[in-house]
Amino acid sequence: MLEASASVAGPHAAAPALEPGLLVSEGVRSDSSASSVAYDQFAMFFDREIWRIDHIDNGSVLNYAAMNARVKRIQAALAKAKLDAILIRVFENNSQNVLYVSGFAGSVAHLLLTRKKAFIFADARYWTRIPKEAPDFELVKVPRGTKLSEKVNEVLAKCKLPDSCKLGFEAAHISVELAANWSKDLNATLVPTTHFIERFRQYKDVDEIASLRYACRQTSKVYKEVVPIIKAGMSENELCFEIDMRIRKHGAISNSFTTIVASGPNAAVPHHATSDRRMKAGEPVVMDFGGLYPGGYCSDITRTAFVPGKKPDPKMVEVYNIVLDANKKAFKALRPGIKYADFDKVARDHIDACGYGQYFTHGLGHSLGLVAHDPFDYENDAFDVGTVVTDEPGIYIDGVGGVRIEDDLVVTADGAERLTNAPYWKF
Ligand SMILES: [Mn+2]
Repeated sequence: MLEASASVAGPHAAAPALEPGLLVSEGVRSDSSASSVAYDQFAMFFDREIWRIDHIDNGSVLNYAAMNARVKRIQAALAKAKLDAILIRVFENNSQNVLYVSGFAGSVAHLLLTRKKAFIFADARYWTRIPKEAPDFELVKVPRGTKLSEKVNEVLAKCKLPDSCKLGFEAAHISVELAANWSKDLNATLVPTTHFIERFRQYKDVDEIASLRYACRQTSKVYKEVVPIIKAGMSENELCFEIDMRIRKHGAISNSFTTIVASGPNAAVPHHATSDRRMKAGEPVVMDFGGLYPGGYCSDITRTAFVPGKKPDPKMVEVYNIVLDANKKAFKALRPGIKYADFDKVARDHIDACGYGQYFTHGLGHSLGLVAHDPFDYENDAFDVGTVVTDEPGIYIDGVGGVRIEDDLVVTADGAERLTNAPYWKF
């Protein structure tokens, strides 16, 4: 049977505590590209590890001590929500919660957390990987021809959980059909949960921030490399290929979303579909791209460049400077305790005051992490230390052109650090 949603404690109660000093000591509020000590150490470690990761295809740069601490916090949250366990299904694109909790980066499995124990159910495709990628979880083999529900029932019985036990599931990720089957087949009372794991992901720990900083620095190199090759006559698709190739070259497993290259009047379309249009001298070119890196973390950066060979339209220069100031003002305002709406307002007020308010047609940014649009309860939760958010104001003038400038920021104890370090345009 189905019960009403489990209520869960506010995210601040569960927010992972960050070790002071590690993130916030250097690079804060700096416009320079100087990297922090923590970043350099991580980069050295990471560059060495990429070789190994490429060959065994797992997420072993993850910090298992930190992940086990996550499991403990989630188990404590289960007790608070009066749940005996939670069953999480990994299926293709919905793998981030399991990666976050266990380190397993495969695309099909089920994870069962009771208040004390942690299990992963998988078919034979993953029996070799799971002990390596999720070493602290007990692997429950589900051989071909065996039903998952039989195996889950066996484990529930082994854990001495009665048929009346409350088993949470992720309402956002399970179909109505599957929930009905589970409530029929499982010896438990199924309880839908909302963002049970996601709310932990809102506040990143030191290891996650190191991963994100690395992702952002690598992706920033892509922009620095493509600027000198932009020229009149090149198509958006050709430039897009140059960007995508370099995202891989600098260590990403894949793009974190489809790259946008928008030139001339196309730059007025915030999410333009990259085309065969050839760029003309003096035009703005908006480039919005990101990578997904080993370990699972993403970057998301936008820069607007100008095609060489002709002076840009003075109107576009004015727009560029307004957007850049809006980006910088929002960065300066970001701090623990600020809500998304107030962060957004800082950039919006600036663009409004400059007379372009009607042309800033989207939100200022979004949470970033294991996916390019990471879950965050923007309305109810304030940003706090470890929140990673994009800062991407834009001005789009239909038929003329547009400018967007996007950086990835992390909230620190006394403000924010900019993770992306690609240069801005100098006229
Ligand atoms: Mn973005």
